[in-house]
Amino acid sequence: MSAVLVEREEPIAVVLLNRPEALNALNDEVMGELVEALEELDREDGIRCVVLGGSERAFAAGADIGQMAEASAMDMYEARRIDRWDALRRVRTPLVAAVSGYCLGGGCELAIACDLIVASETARFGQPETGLGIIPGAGGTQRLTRAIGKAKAMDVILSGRFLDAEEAERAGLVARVVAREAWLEEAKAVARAIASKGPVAQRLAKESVNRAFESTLETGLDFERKALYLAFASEDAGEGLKAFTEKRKPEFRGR
Ligand code: DAK
Repeated sequence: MSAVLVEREEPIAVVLLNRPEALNALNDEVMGELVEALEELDREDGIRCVVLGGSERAFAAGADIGQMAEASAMDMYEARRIDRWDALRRVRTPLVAAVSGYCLGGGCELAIACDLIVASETARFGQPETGLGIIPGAGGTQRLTRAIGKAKAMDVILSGRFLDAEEAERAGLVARVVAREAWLEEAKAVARAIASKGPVAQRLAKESVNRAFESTLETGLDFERKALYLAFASEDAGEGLKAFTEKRKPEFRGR
């Protein structure tokens, strides 16, 4: 059985972590299949947004603790596990995390690495790594802090406290909280809305927003301006602007 399930519902795709017996703990198999699936979808013209989810009980309860318990520091280093996380950063297609239930440790880092999080009211976010004697290692101390600020990030990381969906939304970690039974459908609706816009513009906008976290304001504004000129040069921009003046729906080709 695959550790990751992929369904294409063009123009979106749904990727579900499929290791329910271990609450979708991210072992090498899950991470390998996940990155492979996302890279493949990223190359497909017909896919314009991807939903990444788990099960109702757990998005993912973290990296696989059993696997980590057996690994030495050199094993971790040699296995180049971090390369897989870097590969996620290179995915250009917008990624919507659909989070229901536990979203912990590496699972929380995976959700944050997506572009936005749609959370069920059952979602629980946490970084309990220090309770295991380690620290978040896939961006948790950096991306979580940028997302929710130092005070809350310190609380979550040092005390191990979980944030429920409402608090995570108030803190700025979650974009929308939805009813427990609708977590996946609502995330798909968000993905379809994203997929209906100009694909070139969406990718440039995603890259541009991410720059806000990685550069000074001046560098970010400069990047945004150049990305806008690039968007202007796309066929999609010609189509989108013309369609508005002709009072019809645009037909974007992602060119
Ligand atoms: N790993 C492996 N198995 C896990 C797991 C995990 N993270 N979380 C749960 N499971 C397994 C349990 O062992 C149990 O398996 P069986 O005993 O049935 O065989 C099954 O899933 C159901 O879990 P529970 O019986 O514990 O269920 P409960 O409802 O009682 O509790 C829980 C749910 C989520 C509160 C509990 O399972 C729990 O505390 N889980 C561990 C949460 C945690 O500490 N997560 C952080 C892991 S450290 C790196 C990148 C990232 C990371 C590391 C390196 N590099 C790039 C190098 C990230 C590190 C982490 O995420």
